[in-house]
Amino acid sequence: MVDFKTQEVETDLLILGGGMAACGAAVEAAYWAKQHGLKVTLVDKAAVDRSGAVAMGLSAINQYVGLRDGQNTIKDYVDYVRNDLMGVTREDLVANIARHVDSSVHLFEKWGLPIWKDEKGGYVHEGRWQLMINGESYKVVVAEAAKNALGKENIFERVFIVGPIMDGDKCLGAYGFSVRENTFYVFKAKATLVAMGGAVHVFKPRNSGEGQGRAWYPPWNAGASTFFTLKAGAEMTCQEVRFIPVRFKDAYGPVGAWFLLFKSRATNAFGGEYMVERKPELENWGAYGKVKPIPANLRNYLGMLDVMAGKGPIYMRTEEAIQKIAAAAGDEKAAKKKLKELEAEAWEDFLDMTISQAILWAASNVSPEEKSSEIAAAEPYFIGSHSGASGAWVSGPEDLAPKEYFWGYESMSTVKGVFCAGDASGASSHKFSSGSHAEGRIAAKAAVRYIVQEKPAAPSVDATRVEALKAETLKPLATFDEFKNTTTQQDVNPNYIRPKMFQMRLQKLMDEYAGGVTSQFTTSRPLLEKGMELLVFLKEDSEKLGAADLHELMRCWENVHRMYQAEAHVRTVLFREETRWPGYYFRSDFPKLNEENWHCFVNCKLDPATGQWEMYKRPILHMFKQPGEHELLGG
Ligand code: SFD
Ligand code: AMP
Repeated sequence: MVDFKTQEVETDLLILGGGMAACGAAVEAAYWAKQHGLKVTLVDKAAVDRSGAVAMGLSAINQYVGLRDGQNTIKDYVDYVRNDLMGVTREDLVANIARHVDSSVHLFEKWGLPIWKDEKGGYVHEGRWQLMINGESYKVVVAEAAKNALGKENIFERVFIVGPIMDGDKCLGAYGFSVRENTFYVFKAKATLVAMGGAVHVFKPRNSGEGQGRAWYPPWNAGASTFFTLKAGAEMTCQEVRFIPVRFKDAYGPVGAWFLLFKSRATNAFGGEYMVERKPELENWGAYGKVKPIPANLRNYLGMLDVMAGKGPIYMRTEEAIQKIAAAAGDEKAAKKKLKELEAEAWEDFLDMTISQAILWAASNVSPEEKSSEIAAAEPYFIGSHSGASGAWVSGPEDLAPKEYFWGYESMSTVKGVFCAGDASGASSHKFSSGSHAEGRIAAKAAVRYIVQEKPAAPSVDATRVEALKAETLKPLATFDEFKNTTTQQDVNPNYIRPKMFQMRLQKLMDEYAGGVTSQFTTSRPLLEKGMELLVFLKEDSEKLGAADLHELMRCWENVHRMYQAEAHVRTVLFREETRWPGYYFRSDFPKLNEENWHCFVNCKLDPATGQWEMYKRPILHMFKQPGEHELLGG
């Protein structure tokens, strides 16, 4: 076995991840840390310029409230999010992000991000909350500001974080390894901000073979945030709320611009429009079936009913939408000009954020102005942003949060000194790229305040502990090395399991028992219990993961992270005995919404010492009065 050197880094605030939330955190933390003489360190498994969900760019900023121009109120946004999540949301967290998000967007523009403008110089909206951007370099722009703020000596790129270093209920920092050289890292910090995104590939993806990495959510976000917070002993929320976006099929191009900007219809193979024909189904979902816009999961569900009835494929009627807008432009010449413009916008929508969808159009001779494209529901993902909700249970702000939701520092988890933002924090959906950046700023400011006010001692980790963590982290390399010659085919070996095989086993299990694509997103108690039984065996076998090189070592730990996300999900879906989010998942044994018993959060906690899980309900408390009464209630 090759030698690994150990590098220890001491800091005050440790930011884990280099995505939207982490970049927001870096900018804000640098400002406050300077005033207090504190050190801030950021660690990303990849290169900050192109890491995370925004790596390929984005074509829209999906959260902009427009407070400056009086376009909307904070309450409007909170109402929108609560409705979209079928009543389950932390209003205090959503409102806190909503009141800060516009300033993040204005910063992006100042840093050089082109936001579309209309003739009067106002932002071009895709929908009520969404702004159109030329966003291919969105992440590079946001990363540059973060890197300038922190200084490159405080940024560790290509270092994979494995987990937290705990001393009882105190978090001393994090450990991990370089994915480029043989170095094991120990980061010691007074406060840690978790922003390592959500998780994809926990469920079997629709795409296979070399196409497997083309999922909607980026394959490099693999559940590190959930693993970290669970292993720190933090309370988690909404672990049952997986997110399933409807996307252009196979390459996962976005649909928002088509539905909202181009006002396109989606129809089944026989021309029927599920949003119209299946409208009566909405009556079955209580008050949530009556709100506008119709919640994302219910929109999904109506389409899924068509697919289950054998009416697929479902098509986005791009040709119809484009021709209609062009025709409305005026005479033949004006219509032709408009058509060209729309054609360019349609291609740019993909080229800015999902280049592979543009490649697929080109490869399959699709001209959107002539031909419809298939859309489909994606496999499930775990995220605290977009229309997902899973993540850590964090404190709200003192002036907005009910007392049950406030424990001293905004965005701090139930573990002192561990803060979470973006996809890592739960029950504050619809924060998207801009809201994640804003939440990172909120969390970082609070984390600096925590260090200044609480004055935590500089953590120390003794040498024996460091050696034990190092041995545990590198074990898959040792296991592979010891047994690799006992079979002639290195993929199949009775003494180890390689990460690719392990991942397939996890995905098959989740797909078949926890309601993945092939089981039409449907599950039940017997299926979930069977899934849990198999997860126990999988966990046992995770001790035998084998890695041939550094890259596979990363793959091993990514899959351990995914496995914990899977377990949190299965346990929570099992606990909530109702169907609240059809279109995300359906419990065939409890097929209805049950407001009386389940209008609540389901939270869970893992005891890192015993491995025991605790599941419980938490009440949904409102920050605002009932609709019609507009002022904030506060603490
Ligand atoms: O159209 C480790 N999102 C969109 N938001 C928008 O505002 N507009 C859009 O147009 C968006 N669209 C979209 C979006 C997401 C995706 C995947 C696609 C399209 C294809 C949502 C936002 O992108 C999302 O809300 C934010 O990016 C969330 O921010 P954050 O910081 O929570 O996650 P991140 O940016 O992915 O960053 C995660 C970071 O963690 C690192 N990391 N580092 C160290 N060790 C480990 N073990 C780590 N594991 C992960 C990552 O490298 C990364 O730096 S649309 O579809 O809606
Ligand atoms: P998407 O491209 O699906 O990620 O959508 C981008 C934004 O538009 C998100 O804020 C979605 O919630 C919203 N959106 C997408 N489709 C619809 C729709 N049919 N009705 C209302 N909002 C939508």
